[in-house]
Amino acid sequence: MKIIVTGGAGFIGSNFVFHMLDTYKDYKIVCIDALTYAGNMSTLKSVADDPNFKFYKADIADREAIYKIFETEKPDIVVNFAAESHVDRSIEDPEIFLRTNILGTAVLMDACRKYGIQRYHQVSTDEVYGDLPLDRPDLFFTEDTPIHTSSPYSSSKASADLLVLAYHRTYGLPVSISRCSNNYGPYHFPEKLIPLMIINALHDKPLPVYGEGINVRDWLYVEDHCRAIDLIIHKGKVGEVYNVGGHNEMRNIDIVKLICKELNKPESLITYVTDRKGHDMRYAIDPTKIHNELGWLPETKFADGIKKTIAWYLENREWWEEIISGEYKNYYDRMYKDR
Ligand code: NAD
Ligand code: TDX
Repeated sequence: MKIIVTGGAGFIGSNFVFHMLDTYKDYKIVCIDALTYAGNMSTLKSVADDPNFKFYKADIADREAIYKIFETEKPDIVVNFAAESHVDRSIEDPEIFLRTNILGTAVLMDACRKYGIQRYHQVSTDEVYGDLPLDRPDLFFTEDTPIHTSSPYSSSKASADLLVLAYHRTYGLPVSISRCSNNYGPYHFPEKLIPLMIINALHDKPLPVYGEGINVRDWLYVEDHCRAIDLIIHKGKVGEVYNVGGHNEMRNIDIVKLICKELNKPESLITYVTDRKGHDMRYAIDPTKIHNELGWLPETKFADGIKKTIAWYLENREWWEEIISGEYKNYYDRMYKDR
C-alpha cells in the first residue's frame, strides 16, 4: 500500500506520517509539502532515513508538479492535509487560502482521476459548520448540520469539501471527508492558541486572550485524530463525511489559566486584547457516527494530553526556538503589537 500524505511537514500531517509508519511496517508513505512558513523539515527528521518514507517539496496547486509525482509514485490512497490553516492569517489576507485550500484540492483530485486511486481523503474541519451559541449547550455539530462559515479560512475549507463531494457525484471519485475539532499536541505551530500560550508563558511574556476569553473550542489530542483518519481510509464508506471530536469543550480562558498553573506562572500575565473579527463562539462535535460505524473513541483525556504537550514543548525547545526567531517575529508584531 502506498499513501501520499500532503502537508506532512505540518502539525497534524507529521503526526499522521509517524502514526502510519509505526502502525503499518509494509506501507510506503510519500509526503508532498511546499514547506511554507508552517512546514518544517526538522519535524520529519526522525523518519527522513526510513526506507518506507519519501519526501517531495511541491505545491499542491502546481498541476504539472503534482501530475509528475503521481505518475512516478502511482499511489493507492491520498490523504490531503496540506492547507493554509490559521484563521487570523486568513482575515489578514484571504487569497493564498483560496489558492491552496480550494485550487490545490481540485488539482489533487484531478491527479487522482487521471492516474486512478482507491481513496482520496480530505482532512476538513468543524469550522465549516460555523459556530454554536454559548447558551445552547444541548446543540452539537452533526454531519447533517448545514455548512455556514464565518472566516475566509473556513469558507475555503467548506468550498473544498463541496468540490470533493461534487467530484464523487460527477466523476465517481472514491472520496471521504473528516471534519475534526481543534487538535493539540507535539509540533503544533507556535501561532496557535496552546503553543503560543506555552511559549509566551515560558518567556514571562503577556498571554493575549481575544475578547473576554469565553469562546469555546472542543479539543482533541492529535494522535486520536490520526487514528480516526487511519480508520476512515481503511474502513469508512466512500462518499461519506465523518465528524471527529471527543466531547472536550473548554473556554479559551480556562485553557490559558491551566497552562499558567502547569508552568507555575502567574495569571497576571493574562492580557485581554481586541477580539478576532467574526470570532466563532463555540464549536462542539457530535462524534456518534464515527463511533457507531467504525468504533472510534478518543484515548487521551485532556488532563493527560495537555501535560504531555507541555512536557514536549519543554523538551523540544530547539524545534520552536528556531521557528520563533525567524519571520515569525514579524508576524507576531503585526498581529499583536497594537492590539
Ligand atoms: P499546519 O499549518 O500546521 O500545516 C500545514 C502544512 O501544509 C504545512 O506543512 C505546509 O507547509 C503545508 N502546505 C501549505 N500550503 C501548501 C501547498 N500549497 N502545497 C503543499 N503543502 C502546503 O496545519 P495543521 O494544523 O497540521 O492542519 C492540517 C489540516 O488539518 C488542514 O487541512 C486543516 O484545515 C485541518 N484541520 C486542522 C485542525 C487543527 O486544530 N489544527 C483541526 C481540524 C482540521
Ligand atoms: O493569541 C490567541 N489568543 C486567543 O484568544 C490565539 C492565537 C487564539 N485565541 C483564541 C481564538 C480561538 O477562539 O483561541 C481559540 C483557538 O484559536 P486558534 O488556535 O487560532 O484555533 P481556531 O481558530 O479555533 O482554529 C483551529 O481549529 C480548527 C485551527 O487553527 C484550524 O486549522 C482548525 O480548522
